[in-house]
Amino acid sequence: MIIGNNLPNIPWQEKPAGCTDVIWRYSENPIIDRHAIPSANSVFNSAVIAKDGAFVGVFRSDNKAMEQHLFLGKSADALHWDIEPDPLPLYNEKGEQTGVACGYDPRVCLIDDRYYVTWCNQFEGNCGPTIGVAYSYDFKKFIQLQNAFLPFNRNGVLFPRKINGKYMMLSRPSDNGHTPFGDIYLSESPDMEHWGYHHHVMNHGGWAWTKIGAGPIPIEIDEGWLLIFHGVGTTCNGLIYSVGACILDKDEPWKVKYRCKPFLLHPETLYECVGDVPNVCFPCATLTDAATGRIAIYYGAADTVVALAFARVDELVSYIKANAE
Ligand code: BMA
Repeated sequence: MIIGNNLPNIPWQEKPAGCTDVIWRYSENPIIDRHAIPSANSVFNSAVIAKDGAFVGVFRSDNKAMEQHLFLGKSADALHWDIEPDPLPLYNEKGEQTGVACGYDPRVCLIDDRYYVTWCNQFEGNCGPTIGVAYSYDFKKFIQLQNAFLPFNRNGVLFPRKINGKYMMLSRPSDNGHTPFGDIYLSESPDMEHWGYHHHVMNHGGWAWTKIGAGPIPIEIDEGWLLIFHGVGTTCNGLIYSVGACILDKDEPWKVKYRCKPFLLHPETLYECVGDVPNVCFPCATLTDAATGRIAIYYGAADTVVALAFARVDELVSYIKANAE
């Protein structure tokens, strides 16, 4: 059972007859085209969240100079998105604009009354990637905080509430390039700026033999946290990004209770296998309806477009447990 809000208006499609997978694709994929922003070469690896009966999101777009920026968007149905043409402006705590959000792979998390965006940000002095953090009360004006970590780090994913009185963030220490290694770690913070008490969570391995990274914000369920993640294998023809899932302990979320051995979504369709970076399914967000157990999963496909897939929490959790390593 999902512990969270009822959101009866999230996108949903029943599993197609004959499908035996626990995660299935939306029949109208992709939902966001590569040219959804006038400047865009691609729109992918993006995050959405429910707000005031509708939906908002932070979208990654690489422009035609291959610069990476974040953009705000809104939607009534979470399928058709109206994305701002200009990158998300950032402010300091004095209210002065400091620039625009440069970087990639945003996640959005509501904790108490603040919407937090975490993303892969460039450390000052162009010293390499780390985790940027900004917050907003209204999803209009975003105040940027300190980067969470030293370089190099990616895939910073917050938990949607404090645990044991601390904010918790998953991340994946990495290198300055297309990192050929990587495990998921967890760090704690009393104030969202000072991060410490680091824990190791999960190794790469199995189908994700090169690296893994947290995906959407963990979903609270009865028996812990349902974490959907991406995992990567390196082949003779490059990297393959697939989607996996595990269940973390509720109070000590660095402890993995069950980790599903098979992947749950793997690049198969044309829009996942063909694009700027072929063979990528990269999940960054979910929308969930606690009453029905429906989960809508937003993922970037082939570093080019945004796609949608669905799961039911009970079926997904049973499958993870039945197929745990
Ligand atoms: C992310 C980013 C992307 C990359 C992608 C696969 O971590 O580094 O630029 O291509 O993985 O979607």
